Amino acid sequence: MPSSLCGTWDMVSNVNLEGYMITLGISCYLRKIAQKLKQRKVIEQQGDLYIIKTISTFRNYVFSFKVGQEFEEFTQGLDNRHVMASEICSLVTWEGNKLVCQQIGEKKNRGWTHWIEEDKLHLELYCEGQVCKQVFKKNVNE
Ligand code: ECB
Repeated sequence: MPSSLCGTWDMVSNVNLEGYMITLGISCYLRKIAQKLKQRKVIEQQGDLYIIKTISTFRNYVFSFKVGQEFEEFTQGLDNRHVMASEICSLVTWEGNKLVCQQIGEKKNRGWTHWIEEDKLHLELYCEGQVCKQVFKKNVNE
């Protein structure tokens, strides 16, 4: 992972989280709470282990992985589903300068893509045709 993805990033925009959450079957009550959150991403690298922490006042979600290695993910506190690698190798991969994760499971065409553009951290979360687009600004004080 280029060190440019590492650091603390604060959300500046969040488009169509609603559509993404509906495809995941999140309740109206939780969607209302989630919509109001200003999420923070803390991205760390320890050797070949990468850790992406999604932090909020309501709930945190931590996902760690090695690029090019199979993993099983349990989206605890999100939609509580198991997603996993279906291929022998890499499910989190680099496609050019984009870090791409495929989340294989009950939901079709699910995953996310992270990249840096104009000093901002971009994220697309997608599931079954819905795309949530989030942008984060680097927090240089953390
Ligand atoms: C952890 C902050 C959001 C907590 C919202 C709580 C309940 C709503 C349930 C599900 C909403 C689905 C997703 C919320 C949006 C983003 C959370 C992290 C998504 C993710 O997979 O991040 C990836 C890429 O940065 C790393 O795990």
